[in-house]
Amino acid sequence: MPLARSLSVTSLSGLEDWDEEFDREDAILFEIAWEVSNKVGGIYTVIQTKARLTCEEWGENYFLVGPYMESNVRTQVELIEPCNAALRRTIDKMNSSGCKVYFGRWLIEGSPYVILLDVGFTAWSLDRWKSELWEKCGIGVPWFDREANDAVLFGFLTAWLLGEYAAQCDDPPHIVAHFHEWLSGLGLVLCRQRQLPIATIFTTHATLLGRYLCAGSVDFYNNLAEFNVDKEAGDRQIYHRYCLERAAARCTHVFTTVSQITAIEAEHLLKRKPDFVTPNGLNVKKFSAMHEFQNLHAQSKARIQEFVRGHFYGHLDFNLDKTVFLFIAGRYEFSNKGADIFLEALARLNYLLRVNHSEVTVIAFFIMPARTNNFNVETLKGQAVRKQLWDTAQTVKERFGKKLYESLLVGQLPDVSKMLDKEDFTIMKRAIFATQRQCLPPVCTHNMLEDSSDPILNCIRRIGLFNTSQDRVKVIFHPEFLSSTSPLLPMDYEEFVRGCHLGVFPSYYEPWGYTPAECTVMGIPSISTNLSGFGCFMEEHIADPSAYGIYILDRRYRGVDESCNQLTSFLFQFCQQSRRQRIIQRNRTERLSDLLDWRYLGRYYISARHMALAKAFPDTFIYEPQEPTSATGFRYPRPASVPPSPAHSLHSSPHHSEGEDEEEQYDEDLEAEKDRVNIRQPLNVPNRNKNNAVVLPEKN
Ligand code: G6P
Ligand code: 1S3
Repeated sequence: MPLARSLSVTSLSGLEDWDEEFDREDAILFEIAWEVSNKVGGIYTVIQTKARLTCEEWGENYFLVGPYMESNVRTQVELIEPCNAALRRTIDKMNSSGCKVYFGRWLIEGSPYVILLDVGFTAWSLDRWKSELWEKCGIGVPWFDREANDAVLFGFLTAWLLGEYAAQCDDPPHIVAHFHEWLSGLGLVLCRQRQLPIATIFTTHATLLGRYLCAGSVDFYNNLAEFNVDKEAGDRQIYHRYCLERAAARCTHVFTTVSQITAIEAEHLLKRKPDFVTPNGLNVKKFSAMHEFQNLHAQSKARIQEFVRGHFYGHLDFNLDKTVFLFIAGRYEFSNKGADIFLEALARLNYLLRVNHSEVTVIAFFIMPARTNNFNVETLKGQAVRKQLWDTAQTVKERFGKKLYESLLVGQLPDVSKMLDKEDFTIMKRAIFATQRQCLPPVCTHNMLEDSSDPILNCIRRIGLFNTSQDRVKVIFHPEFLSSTSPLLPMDYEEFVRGCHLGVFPSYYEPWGYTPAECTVMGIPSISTNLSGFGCFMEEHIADPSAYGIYILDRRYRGVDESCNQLTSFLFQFCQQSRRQRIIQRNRTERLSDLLDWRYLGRYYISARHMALAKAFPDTFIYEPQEPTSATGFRYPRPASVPPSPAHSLHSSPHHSEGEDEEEQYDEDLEAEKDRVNIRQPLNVPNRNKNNAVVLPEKN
């Protein structure tokens, strides 16, 4: 009988392997999400980055199930014939009964199989299925909620697919179906209501009510236990969605969520404590040369600087070499994602830099998609002017070079004062005149459809950060996701992040938060909060996070104004770092990437599947939870190069005297690299000394 042990929810200790008799041939994994090959938000990233590892584990027995969207399929999916006979029969049967089901390979790492369900094609069944949902589950879905209607269609189609597949198999395998988020949850509810022989897992990546409550002016975390959940959902007109979500969480064999903080939220709002926390990982790429990511930073930063040269034409009165690039990016939820306190902190930082006569300039980018009417003229003009100046410089350079060449040909050293003639000066003056500008560099790159009510723009108007010459902090709001084909800032998101100095994500509501995790694996420091899953995870597993460039803002035990002051002080401290200090800090940040790798974090998913199989098929599988001990939980030690004395430890960012050679820093860091904690090794519960400090294993 296959036997597995579990992890405790927060432990990063090792997971026992299944006994050898566990036969994967005999088990099938379906993973179902609305964001399979359909990018909406973070769940897409979870599934897409995890695919390679899950494919390695499950091979031909792994299937992703998502909605069919023609534009996505055209660019991301290769449609093929079903890969086995039972699946072919299942799909044929459904297609001959009025559905459109597609089979293919998703063209991402791991090339997983995808089954795509065309919900629009079966819309004719909506009323019938809604009646069934009401009769069997007592959940009524109003006609006007398009997203919920899609959830109903997707749910019924998924349950049909899974039930049909189980019926079509001659020798039924052990099926695990893993559903993500409320939009796919109805499929799970129907599997359970129809008593299909399927082990189910439901992962919530955020609760509906949590998101809605936080976006209002509610003291969410101090009142979690007090909310009258039905009333709150009803007041916000999401009662039916809430019922779908809660039903899935309650019916499933195994319930998981992405962080401890969301686990507590789910316990109060969905009334079930998650069985596991399954933290989100990333597909970490390792470079063969250790400092390759530093070179990439320099290359990408140069491209951002080019954009800035154009954007600030006529007002380039600051030193780009002493300019720090900050950014915030993500779903446009003004207060949930902390854009409100970021702006406020920028205003305070602007004041501090001015009164301290700092030479540093800060440019803060806001990359949050909003409704727009394309780029604005002034922004496009900036890049055109920059290009024109570049062309002018090239023309003059060529003319200069030609004269130089001719002079050398006749054996004379050139008379430098005559190398530029009147025409050259005319060309250059004309180009300089073109850089005159009657307005300030725009704070927004696009024409906003809701300009007068946009929260970021209104906040900028209130705090007066208008990109004037006196401002040490400049703001650029780019209300569209980045793309390498943009005429304005032709960079994809990854390149952009690499080129920045610090990601700032002071979220109030953030179940996990991929943005700071992505920064970390690229070696870019970030600010997150102790209300975000990522922030709490890092706080739990790193002894001194800020030494590694992981700044965690306290939004839990402090008021907004106090948090804002703390954020301002993080930013001000960061601006005072020298280039060399930033280089060392980036090296340290990048060292944490192993902690966020799916190769490591994927074990929680494995554990959840084992538990689900054992609950659904108790005669075949046994699941033995590992006894939690007081010492569970692994912690990265503080970096070897941080002085241990308390006086120094207050400043956990790296401190070295100015003027040292950069190369030395690399040496220092190579030394520290030897202490890199290899978390890929099976980790047992770490030993602790009598002061409860982790005792690292002996180095080989
Ligand atoms: C990387 C490059 C260095 C460059 C530095 C700039 O480390 O390898 O050549 O000087 O980035 O760092 P900064 O923090 O000033 O962008
Ligand atoms: C959610 O997406 P969001 O940005 O709406 O799921 C993500 C993936 O689990 C998570 O990282 C994020 O915090 C949630 O909020």
